[in-house]
Amino acid sequence: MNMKQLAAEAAVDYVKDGMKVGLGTGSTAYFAINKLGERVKEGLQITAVATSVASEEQARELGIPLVPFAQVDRLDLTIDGADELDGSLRLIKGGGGALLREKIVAMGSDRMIVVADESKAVRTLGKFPLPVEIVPFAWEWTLKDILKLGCEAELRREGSELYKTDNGNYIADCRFGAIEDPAAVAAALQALPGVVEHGLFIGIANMAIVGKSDGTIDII
Ligand code: ABF
Repeated sequence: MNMKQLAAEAAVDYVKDGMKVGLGTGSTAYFAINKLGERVKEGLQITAVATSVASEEQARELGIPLVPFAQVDRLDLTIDGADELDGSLRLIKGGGGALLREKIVAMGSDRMIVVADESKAVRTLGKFPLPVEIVPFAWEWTLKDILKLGCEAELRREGSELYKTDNGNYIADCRFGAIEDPAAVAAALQALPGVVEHGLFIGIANMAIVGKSDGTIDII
């Protein structure tokens, strides 16, 4: 079984009857949603919210009951992927462009389980460019402010167009190099008015399940 699938399916074992579940985004979360769909067909009773249009469509096709946010206060569990994770469960997310919705849903959950293959587990975050969601208004100023924090950054593109998130914003992919103090970078980004949200998830994940090439999983 592929490493992403291994991790994703192990995480689905934590989903129990009656839970309200947050559905992540990306190719690893995809496997978790698929497995949840199988379990729902076998009789598992859950309700879910999704972190992206793509995951919502996948869930709907599989018959996973989706509920509007107005009908849930908190979720029991969110299962989502990551672009990088370190040994303290700090994450970089947003390579798939859904970081804002992913953070809202993860922070509205009692537990977040990260699912990833072993290539995502790193000692120090930062090899993966940090995605930062910014508003289109005066994006040039926001990008300049971000560059002053000591990174190289560019707006994500999709073909010849600027990439737009599900929320209509842009993503700046920021190369800080090794991020020795993720909390300081997070605070500096959050202080900029044009920044909607950044892809550093600190103190949010409770567990990570990492699928390995030898067919086993590591739990962090
Ligand atoms: C989402 O999808 C992310 O926040 C991350 O950007 C990405 C991980 O993708 P994949 O599982 O496809 O590697 O979870």
